[in-house]
Amino acid sequence: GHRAVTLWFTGLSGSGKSTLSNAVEARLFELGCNTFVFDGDNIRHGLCKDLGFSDTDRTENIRRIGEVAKLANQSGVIALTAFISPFRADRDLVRNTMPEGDFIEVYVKCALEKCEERDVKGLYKKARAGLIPAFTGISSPYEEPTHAELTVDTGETDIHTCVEQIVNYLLAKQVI
Ligand code: GGZ
Repeated sequence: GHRAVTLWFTGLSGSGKSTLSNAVEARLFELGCNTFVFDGDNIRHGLCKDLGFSDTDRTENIRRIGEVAKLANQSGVIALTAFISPFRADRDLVRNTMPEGDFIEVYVKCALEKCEERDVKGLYKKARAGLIPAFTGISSPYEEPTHAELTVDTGETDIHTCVEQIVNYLLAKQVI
């Protein structure tokens, strides 16, 4: 059995949140856990399609994601969320809606220069050119976690090691 918690991945665009959350999910699946990954594809195109990237819209985006993650937990599912979630106060609000220990903040740390160098979708280039207003890290802030349960550095550490770090934390805390 496992405890249905929320693994809340936060970090810059291109830091590896989606890749990592999917890799952790695959590992948890092998261990017999029920899981669901929330990401831009299934949230920003549906539940949150009325929202953009202003501060207030991001705050509302994160609030809604927190609510659905909590519902997933209540149905016995481990929720993995992969959103920039740039504001500490928004992340803490979600943390405070959940039972103690259920919100596990995972800081997906990666230097801005590395994210920008990767620029998988060409968004940083566009943001630098002024074509995307309020782009996180360029023209909109990213507030680093000050009390994350876990920090993984995808710029310095390979993905398998990051996955192991997270799985080992869950084992140590007897979540799985
Ligand atoms: C940041 C943006 C923006 C702006 C579009 N700022 O690399 P991606 O493409 O796939 O990840 C980014 C994603 C961020 O959405 P989130 O829901 O995670 O953001 S938040 O938690 O702040 O609400 C990026 C794309 O959307 N994108 N415009 N201005 N990222």
